[in-house]
Amino acid sequence: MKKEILTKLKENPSDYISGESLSTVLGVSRTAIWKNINELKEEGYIIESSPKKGYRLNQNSDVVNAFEISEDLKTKVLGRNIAHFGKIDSTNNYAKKIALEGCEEGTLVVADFQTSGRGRLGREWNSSDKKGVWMSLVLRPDIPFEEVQIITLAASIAVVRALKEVAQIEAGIKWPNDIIINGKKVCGILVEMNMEIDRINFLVLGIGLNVNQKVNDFPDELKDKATSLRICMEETLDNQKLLKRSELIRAILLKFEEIYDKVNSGAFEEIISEWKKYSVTLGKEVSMTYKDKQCIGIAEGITRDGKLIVKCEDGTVKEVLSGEVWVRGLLGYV
Ligand code: BT5
Repeated sequence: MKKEILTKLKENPSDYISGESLSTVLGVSRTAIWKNINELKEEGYIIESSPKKGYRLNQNSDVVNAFEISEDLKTKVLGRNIAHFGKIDSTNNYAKKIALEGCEEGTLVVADFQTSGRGRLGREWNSSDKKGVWMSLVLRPDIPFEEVQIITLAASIAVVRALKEVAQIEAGIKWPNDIIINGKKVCGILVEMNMEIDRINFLVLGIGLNVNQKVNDFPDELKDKATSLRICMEETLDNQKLLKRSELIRAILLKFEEIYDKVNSGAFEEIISEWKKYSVTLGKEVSMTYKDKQCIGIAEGITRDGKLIVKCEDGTVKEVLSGEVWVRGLLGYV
């Protein structure tokens, strides 16, 4: 019933619909309409009600649920199956659990709030309530496990493309998994792999994108390092457009599906060449820890399977798979 009421409200974005006409069209009592409207409000929909005119859906509602994401979703596989939570420990944890139980490829797990959002190497990911997109996808790609890094690159490209399309924001990619705007991190990607001897059983691709935070919503230690789409739009005075998390999720799913098809068909060169266009790492001086040693060099390129090629000050060339690489002038490296 809630879906039917929502659909009716969405069909008439600027007009009020009376409780009476809703009850006639949907064949239920006015009390039932009123109860369902209250439930929708509890889910986060802003519904204006006027005793004389009826109900109207406020277009500023920013609600994430399976209904909102699926509306007008253009993907073939990704996000066709959705598990949404108001609150969960980590969407990656839940995605791993259902992947082990055999859920479909492309299943999307999304939450408004994560109590234990995770970054890499056990680091915390700040995931405050309804402020960002906290999502995980279950993938079963057709690639050898050594090439798994390409998924992080592909997902980064998808996020950059989605931000451009939905928010007209040009973001950059800091190797290996950060999306950066104005030198600050707006999005992080966490890929976790489950293997069987020599092949990938499944991957969980976790994406955390800051959307609605104001500077003071971040804890002190992140205030200088993190940003959100809202902060960026305020900085460019483009604060007219309200960003909706469901729209961003749909755009990320669609952009990622286009690139994921290329991953599965082995078109890695195409992916790498697009990634290079957005990279804020290549050509820059980087500082990194390699085999427990600190080393400074220039990030010269990236290998087919996503390793960073760094020419160090001592003349040696190193291929770095993961670990910390700091780009001068970015996120605290001076
Ligand atoms: C990442 O790790 O950047 C991967 C983040 C992945 C989060 C998603 S949300 C959905 C899914 N479910 C999960 O539990 N995780 C995934 P890493 O490169 O290790 O960066 C972590 C570091 O980023 C932290 O140590 C902080 O310095 C910083 N950080 C934490 N929260 C942040 C935020 N909201 N925005 C920007 N930076 C943040």
